Amino acid sequence: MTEGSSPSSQVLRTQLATPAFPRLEGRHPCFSTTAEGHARSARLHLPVSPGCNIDCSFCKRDFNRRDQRPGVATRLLTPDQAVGIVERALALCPTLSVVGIAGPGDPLATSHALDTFRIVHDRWPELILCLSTNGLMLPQRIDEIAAVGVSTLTVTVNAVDPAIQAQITPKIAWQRQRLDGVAAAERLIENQLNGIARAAALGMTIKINTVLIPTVNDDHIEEVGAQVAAAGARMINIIPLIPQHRFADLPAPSLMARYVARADAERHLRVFSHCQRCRADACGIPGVNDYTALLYGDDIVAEPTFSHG
Ligand code: CLF
Ligand code: SF4
Repeated sequence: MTEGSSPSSQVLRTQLATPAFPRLEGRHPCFSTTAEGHARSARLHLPVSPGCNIDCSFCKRDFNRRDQRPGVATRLLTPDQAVGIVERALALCPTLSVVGIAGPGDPLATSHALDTFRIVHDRWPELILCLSTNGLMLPQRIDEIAAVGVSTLTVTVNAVDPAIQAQITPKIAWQRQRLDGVAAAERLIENQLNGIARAAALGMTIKINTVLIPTVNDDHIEEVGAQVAAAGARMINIIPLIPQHRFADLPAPSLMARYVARADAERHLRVFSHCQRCRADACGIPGVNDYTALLYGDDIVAEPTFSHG
């Protein structure tokens, strides 16, 4: 039997041709699972969230015009400035259907993101609001998140074993105290899984971002998939590490390692495979067009460096 006609490749072809979320197919580039659906609508990221409450070993947050990766933006916007950017983006990009907030820090570490969503939702109720978070504050803020109109949620879950998670995020800020090591990891994982379950109960569509980190969590992806799926997540996005910050000496995952990780995760939930590792101020269809420079009047030169999604 040739590879192209094996049972597993037929299953894969059927999955790729079947929208995972019919209501979002063609309306949300990161929740569309067919190639046509992914390329039909654009998203705008509003870089309104300045700070973070955890300390990931692969994260190098920055403000510059050069790096094409999460955690980076050309500028930080106030909620009121962000409204002006939505106006401009809608004029520039007629297929814009999603407004997301994904950084440069964590959108739930400060109030800026939810304040911004509230204003945007009042003015443009037809836009899909999309939030990407590390999940530490998810249980505490989930009712507020639902109230401001967020319907699609991404939670970055890199491990569900505290010993592994402690290597990835060795410290967090929790209730005005610093937690370290396994204690920090246990708190983060518990809040992530609890927050996912509560978001699912409220009817949100939930995607997981997992950074694939060779020698750290590459043998652990199936367990992550199993636990986030049990909590209520519907899709996972495996993001290859860009080695930087405290993980600068690790290798980037090979193509085979990425394939294996995606196959491991796919035993439990759908895998998103169009991720472009966007900046926190991106605008356009990921991987198809980019209006960011036009939107801000900048001349952004992108470099393919990346930390998380
Ligand atoms: Fe942005 Fe993320 Fe919403 Fe998409 S991006 S907040 S879910 S609207 Fe998409 Fe960009 Fe990958 Fe993120 S391609 S980095 S998965
Ligand atoms: Fe915070 Fe995200 Fe950076 Fe981790 S990767 S430290 S959650 S901004």
